[in-house]
This record gives sequence, C-alpha cells and structure tokens, in this order.
Amino acid sequence: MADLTLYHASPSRSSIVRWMLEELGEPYDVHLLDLTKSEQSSPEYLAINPMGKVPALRHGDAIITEAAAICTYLADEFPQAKLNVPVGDPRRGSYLKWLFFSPSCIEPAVTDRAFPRKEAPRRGMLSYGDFDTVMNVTAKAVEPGPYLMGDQFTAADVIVGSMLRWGTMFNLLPKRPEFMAYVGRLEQRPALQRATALDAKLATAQAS
Ligand SMILES: N[C@@H](CCC(=O)N[C@@H](CS)C(=O)NCC(=O)O)C(=O)O
Repeated sequence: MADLTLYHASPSRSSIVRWMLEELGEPYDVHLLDLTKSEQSSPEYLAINPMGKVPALRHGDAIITEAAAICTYLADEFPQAKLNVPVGDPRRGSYLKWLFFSPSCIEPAVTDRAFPRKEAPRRGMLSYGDFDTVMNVTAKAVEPGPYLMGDQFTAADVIVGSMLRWGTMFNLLPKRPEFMAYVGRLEQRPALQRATALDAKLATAQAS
C-alpha cells in the first residue's frame, strides 16, 4: 500500500491531481468513486471530504482536499521533484498567485459565463472582476513560456494548465493562440500523457 491515495473519478477534476502525481513520480494508490452512483455522498466518503467532491488525497494520516491545495501540498512535501518554488525564493509570491488565480478567478469567470446569472452583478462584487480581464491577464502570463515560471515547470502549471486545457477543449474558454500554444507544450509532457492514458483506460473499463 502506497503512502499516497488519490480519491478519484474519471473524468473529473481529480484528473488534475493524477497528472500532478505522475509528475511527482511517487507511488500512489487510486480509490475510485463512481459519481453516477453518488458514491461521493456516502457517509464513508463524506468523512474524508465533507464537500462530497473529488479529488481528495490521503498522505499517511493527513487528508487534503481542493485540487489546488493538494497540488501545492504535494509540491512542497516532495521538494526533490522541483515542482514548487520554495519559501525564501523571490519567485514564490508569483508562483502562489497562479496556484490561487485559477480556482479564484479563472474557474468562476468560466462557470459564470457558462451559467449566466439572471442579474449581472457589479464588477466590483466579483472576485475575478470580469471575464475579459481574466483572459487577458492569463494570456499574458502564459505567452512567454515555456511555463508560468519560465523554464521551470511547477504545480502552478498543473493547476492553470488543467483549467486552460479543459476549458479550451469544451469551448468554455476562447481558443486564443497563447492558450493553445501553452496547452500544446503541456501536452508534450510524458506525465500528462501517462495520466491521460490511465484515465482513458479507466473510462473504457467503467463503460464495459
Ligand atoms: N473546488 C473543488 C471542486 C471539485 C469538484 O467540483 N469536483 C466534482 C467533479 S469535477 C465533483 O466531485 N462532483 C460531484 C458532486 O458534486 O456531487 C476542487 O477544486 O477540488
């Protein structure tokens, strides 16, 4: 039994953490949940994540939930993988900003656009401001490349990259050249290719 267990459903946001685990190269177990059977709402799973959502990660006795928190945790916990920017490094603030920017700005901007509110809220009330500003700021950050932190690939790329990859795939995000080039670079990574292949295998097994 590995020290790390991913509570996973495929396809879902827990694929983000599977990619991160593949980048990390540490052994991990997968505990599969079938969302179509509401296994995420069972009392056993609610004891792990009271939100009734995947992903969750068990590391020894610790349970971590929220994809961005899990990736931040793993990058810091296994620094030898060089997927974090450590405390004391002047780039740490920017690195953390991107880890938070995706769940607190990109994702709500995208979901608000996909499921519009009846009444448009005031820009100042929205944590992300407005959709176009979020897109422009993100495009400017990924354009120089190859990664958000320049030559270093980090957990922030797993988080922002997963959002851009998924969002452009399902036409929830504009297919801007900056996004497509960045996603294309990420798709060259063997760890993402492994994670995608493992999830495709799971989907096939679940369908049969
Ligand atoms: N804020 C959470 C969102 C997780 C989430 O929404 N997971 C979905 C799958 S993509 C889920 O578990 N849905 C099942 C449900 O809500 O019943 C994160 O980033 O980890």
